[in-house]
Amino acid sequence: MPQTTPQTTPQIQKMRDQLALITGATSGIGLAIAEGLAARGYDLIISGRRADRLREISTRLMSDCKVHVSTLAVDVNDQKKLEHALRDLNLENLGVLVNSAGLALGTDPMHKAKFSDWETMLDTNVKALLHVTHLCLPHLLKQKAAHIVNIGSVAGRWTYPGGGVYSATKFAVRAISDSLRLDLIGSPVRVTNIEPGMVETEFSEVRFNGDQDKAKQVYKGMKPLTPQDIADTVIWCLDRPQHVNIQELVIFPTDQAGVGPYVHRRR
Ligand code: NDP
Ligand code: 8X3
Repeated sequence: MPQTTPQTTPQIQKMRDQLALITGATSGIGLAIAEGLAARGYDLIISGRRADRLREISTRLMSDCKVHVSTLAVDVNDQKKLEHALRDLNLENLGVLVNSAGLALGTDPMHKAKFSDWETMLDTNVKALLHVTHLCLPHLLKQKAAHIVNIGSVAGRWTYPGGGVYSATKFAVRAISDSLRLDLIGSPVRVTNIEPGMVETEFSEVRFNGDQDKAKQVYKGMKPLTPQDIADTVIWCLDRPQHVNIQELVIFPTDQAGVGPYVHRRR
């Protein structure tokens, strides 16, 4: 078979000069997006709390993809530290922001859930997403073309028992995405809200406080989405020409028809 060189559209070529900041890049969906963007030539800022993982990922991507990768080891809920850390980075070419940092905690009904878990979800999934976005917007607005991609969820469209406050945070992500799009009309910044169903990552392990057996049960007998599935979709959205904005996308595994019990299991 003759080797073929992949065709590169002018849009893709242009975006390659840009820098992408990805929160939640130490694991799961954010990590797959970081890998996908590095493979396409984007320089990156990758963020998360686990500094050791960030170091390993940046070393690997710089070596494999010949791009520059800076690390931002910070808890996105630490407002002062986040502001200082971002101020120390060169954001002059920041053209892509992917807000993937987020979590669910527990599946207890609302009358039994821990209030502190609600606070953590609201702080991380909503307030921190807003804070990162607010800090990045002045830089994004200076570009010829820029893009904010929020990782929402199907839980941002439909609630399910035990998913109450997690759902509320993702409904907020949807509202924030819609509002940004309205306020930024006429600017170079596109806004996309990606709303996945079940993706096998560390998400369920975090949700069940490190209980790996319980986390595995979530995906038992069904085929969940992979982080790569979501990364491919995000990259497809970024690669659309600048006059095309994919506003939102709901992506379920074929084995999941809705939130809650609507999952087909083979055993
Ligand atoms: P993972 O647990 O694998 O990844 C979560 C990422 O968020 C990690 O990189 C983690 O980094 C980061 N993060 C969490 N809290 C903080 C914090 N306080 N400060 C900084 N970084 C933080 O889960 P996913 O990849 O699945 O989740 C990514 C996003 O996708 C989330 O917003 C989630 O709600 C959403 N989502 C997930 C679905 C799924 O089924 N998996 C489906 C739909 C949406 P670190 O621990 O190093 O700080
Ligand atoms: C997570 C997707 O279906 O587990 O955002 O709530 S689901």
